[in-house]
Amino acid sequence: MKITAGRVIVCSPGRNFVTLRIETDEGIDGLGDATLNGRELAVATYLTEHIIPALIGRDPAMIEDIWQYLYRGAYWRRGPVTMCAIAAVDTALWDIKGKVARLPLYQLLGGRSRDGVMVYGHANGKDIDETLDEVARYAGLGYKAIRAQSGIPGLASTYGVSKDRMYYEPADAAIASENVWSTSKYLDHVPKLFEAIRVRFGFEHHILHDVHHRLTPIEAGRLGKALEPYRLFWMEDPTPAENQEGFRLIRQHTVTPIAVGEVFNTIHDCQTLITEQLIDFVRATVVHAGGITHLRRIAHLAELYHVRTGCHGATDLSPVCMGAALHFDTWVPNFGVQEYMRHTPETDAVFPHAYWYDQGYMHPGDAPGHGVVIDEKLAAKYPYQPSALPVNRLEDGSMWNW
Ligand code: GCO
Ligand code: MG
Repeated sequence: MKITAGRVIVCSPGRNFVTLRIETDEGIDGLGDATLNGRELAVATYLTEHIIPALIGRDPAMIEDIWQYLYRGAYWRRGPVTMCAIAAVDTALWDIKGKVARLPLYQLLGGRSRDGVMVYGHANGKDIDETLDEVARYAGLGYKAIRAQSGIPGLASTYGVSKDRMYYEPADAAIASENVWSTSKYLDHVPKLFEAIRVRFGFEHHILHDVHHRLTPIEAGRLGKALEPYRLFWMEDPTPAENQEGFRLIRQHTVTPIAVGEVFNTIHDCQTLITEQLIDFVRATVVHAGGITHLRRIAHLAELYHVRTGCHGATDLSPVCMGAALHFDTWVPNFGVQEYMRHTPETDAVFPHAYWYDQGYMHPGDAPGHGVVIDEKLAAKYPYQPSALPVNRLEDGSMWNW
């Protein structure tokens, strides 16, 4: 079998997605997600100009060799653009392998380790009361794990609070919109949110929270300590993780579990975090961390150190990534939880898929490969829309992390 063509499909059914389709001489094709929110066309160009020409004529069964060829062969290693492009190829090749074998991807990885993939949904509101009502809604939908975010008094907007509840889309302007951030206002408010959640709902649900990289390590230690009575499932991205050693400081002060890694693109981004047991969950996922082939390596390292997986699953990761991640989650021994932000009906129509949600769990389905396809005719009706993630400034105008 030989690869005969590769095509990049950029579409925007509610938000932008970049999808790679790899075709073969035997009529079997595979799909990979290549979406990098706000930097979509960089990955599309990388694929079209630098990768696809080098794939033609190769044996699609040689997934590992092609991965190594693209990673080592670029000379310029790592980085989100490169690793997204490699991930798209890798995912499409696993899809093809599954279709050739007529097996769902999780069977190729080693088979099912669980009956369903526990997912968490996003409850959010402009204040605590509204967030509580959203937690109730998610509990009513059967979710076992719920992430809670609320507006902060004195701040006009903050990460994680959406206008239309179910579908959160932060990349909402062609040129990045500017938000204002105050760490002290945030730190004063957040413990009140989690106290209110536990008072109203008790301890039955797993409750999660995303700090979205906004604290310093010592501030994160303080927050983790303040949240201990509410027993969070995790505190996510408490501080930016370029300095992995910084997490030692957080660990000295709190036993609140820590999840990090949605922006990681290789195992090297979390080597210290994992081997020193500075985190509890690693959030790398298929599209941003080099595909199934590389994510599997991260999970194996993590397993040695009691770190579990918690794959990123925001709406900017396409259904193709979600499908592949659910197969991965079904197999991976050290699974923790999977994020599940629902896609809009427009997105779901462009990407028909075999996976489904039921009572807090998701199931990848048994279609061969990852079970997600693209309706290209429909996709063509939704052309690319330039859109950027917001930026953040402190109240005095200094740039901060969004
Ligand atoms: C999450 C993430 C997202 C990111 C988004 C950026 O936990 O789901 O933090 O909401 O902000 O994926 O593109
Ligand atoms: Mg996050």
